[in-house]
Amino acid sequence: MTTPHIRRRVLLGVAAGGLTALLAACGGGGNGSSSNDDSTSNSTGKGTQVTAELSDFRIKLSTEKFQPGQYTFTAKNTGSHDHALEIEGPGGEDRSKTLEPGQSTTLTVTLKSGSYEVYCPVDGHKDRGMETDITVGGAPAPSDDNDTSPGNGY
Ligand SMILES: [Cu+2]
Repeated sequence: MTTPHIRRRVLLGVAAGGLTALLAACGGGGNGSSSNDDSTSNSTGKGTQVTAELSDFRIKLSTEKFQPGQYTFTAKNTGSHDHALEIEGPGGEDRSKTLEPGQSTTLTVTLKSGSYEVYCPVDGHKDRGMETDITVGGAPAPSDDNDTSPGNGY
């Protein structure tokens, strides 16, 4: 005799649980903003941080992917000669001070879409290999398409 009542209570409980789940899902969207903390911490400096290692005679950047915006390059002279970092392109030209071996400095630049030349302006170093080209914005590398191919569900 009491069984039908119990069943109704169970059904009500499930319905209430479903509402709670929906509300939780909405709240979860708000909590998702916590993942933005990563970008917030990035912007605590002046734009995106990039490391440029200046050695004899190469320039090694910590990233090769650039989007338009502000960047702070940390140039480190890991070689045994004086080096400096110069960035030249659509946004203009910026040059760090000349670094003695072991020294480092920062260079804040605002990059615009286009091709930039990153090189060492110290005599002859550019010709000896201290030069690299970067592309700001533009088309993603073909390998990125491979990364998204599993998402064929879209
Ligand atoms: Cu140099």
